[in-house]
Amino acid sequence: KTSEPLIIATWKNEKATIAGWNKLMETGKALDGVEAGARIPEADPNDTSVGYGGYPDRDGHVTLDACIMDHLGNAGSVTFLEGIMHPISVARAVMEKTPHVMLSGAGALKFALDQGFKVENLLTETSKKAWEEWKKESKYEPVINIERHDTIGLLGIGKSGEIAGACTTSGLAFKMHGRVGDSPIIGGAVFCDDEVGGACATGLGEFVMKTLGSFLIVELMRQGMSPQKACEEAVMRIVKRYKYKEFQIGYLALNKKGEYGAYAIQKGFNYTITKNGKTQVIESGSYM
Ligand code: SD4
Repeated sequence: KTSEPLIIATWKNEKATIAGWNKLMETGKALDGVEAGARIPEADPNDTSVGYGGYPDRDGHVTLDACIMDHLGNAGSVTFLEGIMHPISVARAVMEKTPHVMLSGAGALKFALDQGFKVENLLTETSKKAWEEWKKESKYEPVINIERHDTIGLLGIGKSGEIAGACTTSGLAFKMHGRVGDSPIIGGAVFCDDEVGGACATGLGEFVMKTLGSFLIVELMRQGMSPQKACEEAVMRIVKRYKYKEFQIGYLALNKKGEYGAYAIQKGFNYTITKNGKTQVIESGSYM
């Protein structure tokens, strides 16, 4: 039996899962739900790691990464995109209106403009001030402040039981100009396979990319692991090989039955689920 519809997202993101749920109830589609959910933090000036209000790179540019994947295995993404409030919707347009999967930088911007998206200034006064503060010392190591990390990854189950996923971010605060993280990488920050389930990631993207975490989790679930066990194994792969004490990674996964699980390296990761109209924030377990 396939699961009831639901929307699940990384971090404490109730507004996003509720918006996603409402959209899902309206159209029935998981893809619409995860896109609608992702658009909430994108437009929120107080969310400093997604879209509008996102902290800029070390040169003062807000650069955005996003991806989306549907139950048929279609995928779209944008990387290093500037000046567009809703990169998730541009990623969806890449998926639906081009023969490609990923558009980057100036090319992604040109495509967005052709599609009718408008250029906006995404650097708020607050994030500009934070950048100016950071510039005084200009420490380039990407130290993760896990409490401030709320890049959103979402997974959804639609009314026909189909699974879709999405992720959107402004990436690491004060990253090198041109740095692209895991968030637009299909199989990195998001992967879904409608026979099995879906997974998404948050945290220091470099380590999600080096281990292709979301793809790994879906493949582990295919071999019979629960979403919880698969997230734990994906974290272990990182812990075994890298200096994990210095950064955070959180994984979230979902299978066709609607079972879900999450796991992180450090304490402090949580996730939000909306199902049957009810919303709950759940603390994730962690390795440390
Ligand atoms: C990145 N994974 O760009 C993103 C950052 C993130 O919460 O998840 N922040 O590496």
